[in-house]
Amino acid sequence: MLTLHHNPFAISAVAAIVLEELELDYTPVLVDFRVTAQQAPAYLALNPKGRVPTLETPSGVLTETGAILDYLAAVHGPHLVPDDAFQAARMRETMYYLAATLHVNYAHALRGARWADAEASWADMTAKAPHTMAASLAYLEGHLDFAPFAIGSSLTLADPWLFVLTGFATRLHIDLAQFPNLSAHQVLMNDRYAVRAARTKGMMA
Ligand SMILES: N[C@@H](CCC(=O)N[C@@H](CS)C(=O)NCC(=O)O)C(=O)O
Repeated sequence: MLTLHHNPFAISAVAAIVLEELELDYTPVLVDFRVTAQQAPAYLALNPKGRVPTLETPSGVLTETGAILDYLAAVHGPHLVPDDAFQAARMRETMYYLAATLHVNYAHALRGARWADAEASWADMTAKAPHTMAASLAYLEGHLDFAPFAIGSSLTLADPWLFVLTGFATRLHIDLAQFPNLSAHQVLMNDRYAVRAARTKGMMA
């Protein structure tokens, strides 16, 4: 049995899309940020980081989108990781960049209090975030395959992640029209059954 603790506006949508791609049964549990449910003692006992996603698996609890995706692929969907070692490493190169750079750029727009105490610093970070995020998107636009997926001709674990974070960029009023490859990737992913299912189930705003 799999239980995904999630919020529809959060990066947990990536894990939900992968669960849908693999047609797995899972129980969604909403972590309501409006009431700071991510800091409730029962949730912190599960995930001391106070973030989503958290996946409960038969083997134990996992946090971090990349670890959750790797686990789901290893147990249920090896086809979501390229067979070729170099291409698999390129997929993970992309995933690490999404987690450690693009998502962190985005978080500076909304969560400046993580990094600074003065409100003026938060405003500065909020103002800068669209620029750092657009620069990261420009890198991805020029370096991924888009053939038509991020890494080659088949969907890999990198695609739902790229899709969700590119969607976050529009919340910062970044015009995706300047990134034709990323725009086409958005269309491609939006059309997938798994993405529609995740939206229908309230896993993705
Ligand atoms: N590196 C983590 C990031 C998780 C993360 O930052 N999640 C955000 C939502 S996008 C969160 O739970 N924020 C709640 C908070 O900061 O209180 C991952 O990729 O899973």
